Amino acid sequence: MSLDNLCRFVSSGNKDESVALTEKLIGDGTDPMKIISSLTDAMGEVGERFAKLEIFLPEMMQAGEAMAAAVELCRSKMLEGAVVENKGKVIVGTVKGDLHEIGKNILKLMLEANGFQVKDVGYDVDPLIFIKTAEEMGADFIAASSLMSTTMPHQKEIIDLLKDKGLRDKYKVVIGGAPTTQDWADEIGADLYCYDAGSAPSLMAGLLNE
Ligand code: B12
Repeated sequence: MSLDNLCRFVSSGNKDESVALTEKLIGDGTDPMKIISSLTDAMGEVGERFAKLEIFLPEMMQAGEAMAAAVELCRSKMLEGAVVENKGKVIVGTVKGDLHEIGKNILKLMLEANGFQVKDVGYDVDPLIFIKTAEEMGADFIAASSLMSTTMPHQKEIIDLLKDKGLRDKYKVVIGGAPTTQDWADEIGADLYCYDAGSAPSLMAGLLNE
């Protein structure tokens, strides 16, 4: 039994087998980060098969559910004994019109495991809610995830609204999600782009210490 098998179970939407094998892999000492990274690649392939019409929405949904269940187990393991520090306060959410939350949840996990305080505003989140919640929390960062080319403009909307309200310098805006790029981050004036959630904690800590 291996990570390859787990990727196959998740890709085919087999949640029960995915959960059982994730538990076994974690029990055998496999690094939960390695599990998440392999499953992220597997989901990319699921997306490609969806785009090629080899699978349809129900199958993509089942794969998403199997991945979410596996990530939840990794989460419990990774947060075991995690120390609450205050490396920074972060609002995380997925932008308006976008229901993809797995990547955002992994980002939250990485940040919590690395001593950040995180407030998760969920998915399909209006730009104003990101800002209102950041104000309430006294956040350092607003981290916005987008998984679709059609919803990426809402990352820009958060930044534009911050400017309109005279709050742009108060928060570091971090963006990510599969279709986003450094070029997009530069174009919209984001403070940071991260290709993956694993790199976010150190890059964000670096930004605060600048
Ligand atoms: C699973 C999935 C779904 C699930 C989501 C379940 C859930 N609870 O999240 C469901 C079935 C609901 C779904 C629905 C749809 N989906 Co979909 N989905 C996917 C799929 C296969 C995987 C996404 C995923 O979870 N990946 C795994 C995670 C871990 O990766 P990730 O999100 O990229 O996150 C990593 C990094 O990017 C980073 N990260 C992510 N966000 C952030 C944010 C910050 C700040 C930082 C620092 C880092 C960071 O950290 C993560 C770990 O490293 C993708 C394919 C793909 N290539 O992404 C398509 C995909 C995103 N979906 C797509 C589409 C078209 C749809 C639908 C429109 C389909 C339909 N006909 O209804 C709907 C849209 C619903 C909506 N309004 O949002 C397209 C989008 C195309 C586009 N326009 O850009 C994709 C690319 C598939 C494809 N190739 O066509 N989907």
